[in-house]
Amino acid sequence: MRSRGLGTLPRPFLFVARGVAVCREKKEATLSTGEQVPPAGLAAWGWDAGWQAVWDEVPRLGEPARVIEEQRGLYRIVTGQGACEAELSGRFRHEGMAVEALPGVGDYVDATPASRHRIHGVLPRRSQFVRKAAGEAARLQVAAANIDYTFIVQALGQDVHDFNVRRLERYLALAWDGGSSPVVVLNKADQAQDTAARIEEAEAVAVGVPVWAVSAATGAGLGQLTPLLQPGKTVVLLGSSGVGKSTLVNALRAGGDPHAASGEEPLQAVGAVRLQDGRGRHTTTSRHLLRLAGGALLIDTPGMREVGLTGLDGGLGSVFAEIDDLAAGCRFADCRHDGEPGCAVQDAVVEGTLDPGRLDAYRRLEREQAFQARKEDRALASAERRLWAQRTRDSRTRRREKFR
Ligand SMILES: Nc1nc2c(ncn2[C@@H]2O[C@H](COP(=O)(O)OP(=O)(O)OP(=O)(O)O)[C@@H](O)[C@H]2O)c(=O)[nH]1
Ligand SMILES: [Mg+2]
Ligand SMILES: [Zn+2]
Repeated sequence: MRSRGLGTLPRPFLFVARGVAVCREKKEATLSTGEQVPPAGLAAWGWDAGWQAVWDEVPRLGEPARVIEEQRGLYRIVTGQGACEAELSGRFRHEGMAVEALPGVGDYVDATPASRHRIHGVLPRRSQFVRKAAGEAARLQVAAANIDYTFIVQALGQDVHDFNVRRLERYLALAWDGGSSPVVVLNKADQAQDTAARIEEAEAVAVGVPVWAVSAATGAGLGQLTPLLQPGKTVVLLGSSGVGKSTLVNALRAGGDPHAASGEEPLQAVGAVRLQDGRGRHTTTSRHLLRLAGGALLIDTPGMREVGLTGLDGGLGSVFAEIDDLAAGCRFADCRHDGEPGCAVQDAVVEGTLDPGRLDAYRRLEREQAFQARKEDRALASAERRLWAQRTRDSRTRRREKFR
């Protein structure tokens, strides 16, 4: 298996560092120098001593801020002074950056004030949830950045019965791969009859991961989630449309009581489910980070239709740990568990100790991931070629201007 963990992801600041060098020649005065104490306000949004230490090390132009909403290239950020709109500085576009290097909700960024704040750089992420966007070739999408927990929400309801262990495996792989801790939340338990059986099925594929059945509608079971909702911790809610992510967010904001009135901000819009086909209507249309009264941070996201694997693969081994363990007993080190002699994995299927559906899913995801990895490599290579061509053009223009 290829290993391309978080550590080898494009590091936005490497690009930004070049940008700053350019800027330094032009407008020295705008660069922040020396230690900058962030306004206490940002601490309420997860900023801590670790982030401060990173901030002190990187080249930067403005003040630290956190991205709390993103929609089609327009951002909402919070600085120490409060929330404001922001957009990317031109540098982001000129450098032809990969999508996953652009700011996502949850990112800490370097921003300067303007009529609309300008975002100049993204601090290297501690964790992220990145998936392959539905449809398009190698396009990746950052669902959330700097998250501690990923709540994978599936619904056990009669209106939306979205429980699916194969899909769960995909979410789990991406969560582990991006460095957050997954939690499985089975919502709409108030409508379910077979909750105990579903919990067991989920636990069988989510080994070592908490699986909690809840009802955002009645508040039942929400107490299980509250120990994770610590001040400064960030949680992202992911899942299909209509499973009740926004309803959960609202219930948690109301302290677990879905009927309690909530405080300052408007509640997340909640959609009606179309009864004929049991599907939600994508009520939530942008990713949105909000703060609970207790200080925990929640990211509500639009429903995902597809959970495409990325080329990163730290996650698959964690999700299919039992297959990896068995594979150690195969005769061939590069055994594909597909008819080779002395295959301990196939033996386990024959003996009935390994679910053949599990092995099938593992093989399928491994193929998908390898395919995606090759596409991403090609995309990266062509992005680099474009960047190089742009640089060459820029330097030619500069030379021409110089000799004019
Ligand atoms: N019975 C029941 N209904 C629920 C529960 N949670 C949410 N719902 C209903 O399910 C529907 C969809 O809920 P939303 O919170 O909008 O779902 P969502 O996951 O945010 O959907 P998108 O924003 O489209 O991704 C609404 O009609 C909710 O009232 C629950 O625990 N039990
Ligand atoms: Mg929603
Ligand atoms: Zn084998």
